[in-house]
Amino acid sequence: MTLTLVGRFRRLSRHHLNKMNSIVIHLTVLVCFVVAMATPSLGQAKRVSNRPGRFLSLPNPQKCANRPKQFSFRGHNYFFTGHVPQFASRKLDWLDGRNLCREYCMDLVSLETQEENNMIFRLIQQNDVPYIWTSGRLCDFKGCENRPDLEPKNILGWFWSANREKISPTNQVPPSFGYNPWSATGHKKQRQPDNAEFDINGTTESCLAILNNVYNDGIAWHDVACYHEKPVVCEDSDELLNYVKSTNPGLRL
Ligand SMILES: [Ca+2]
Repeated sequence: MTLTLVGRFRRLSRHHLNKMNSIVIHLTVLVCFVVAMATPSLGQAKRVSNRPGRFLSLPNPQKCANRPKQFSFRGHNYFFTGHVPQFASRKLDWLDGRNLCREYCMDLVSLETQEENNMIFRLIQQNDVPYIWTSGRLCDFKGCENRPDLEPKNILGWFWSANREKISPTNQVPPSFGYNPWSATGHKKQRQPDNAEFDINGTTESCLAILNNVYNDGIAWHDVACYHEKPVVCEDSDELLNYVKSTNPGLRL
């Protein structure tokens, strides 16, 4: 694994780092971040697919500058793949979804407030979208061990991977919400998250999807195994936009 990462880093270095030391520093920081954030997905990939080591994608400055801006909220732009002609029929697993967004300096949508959640629920309702991925992720990978603050995992172990913010305890109404966005039911007729697929085939439900009435439960949050393929909503990533801005002076984002 280490060798693979080093090899990847060297390839990245040759490809991206012919210019200035400052860029090297930026990229080193970003690659460390990429490796750190790729860890969960690597574990996931090993379990559920035969694909070799998978990594988070780096942003593409031209794509970032020309990213689809379908709607905006509090300074962030968003797009839904179903409404972008070239992606309209695409369904992606959770990591591929993140990577599609990340090439555009975006990431899967994070829903920290009821207002933002309502906006995405409306999009799903008005367009009859069956489901989407969010950036929500269970901290159940390397680096999440020995963290009493994340236990029990099904209640305290969830976070938004786009910005690494914690998700409120799953059994409570989040502070800015008037209701609990997690579904009250699912495959096992239990409150979400229920990790139901683990009982079926041993795959953990580590990713947060919004499902549209799949369990006759309206539009609601569900823990779902990350290999399932869904359309995605991408949201501006401050981190990636700032990175591309600082390494591409004059680029209009
Ligand atoms: Ca579930």
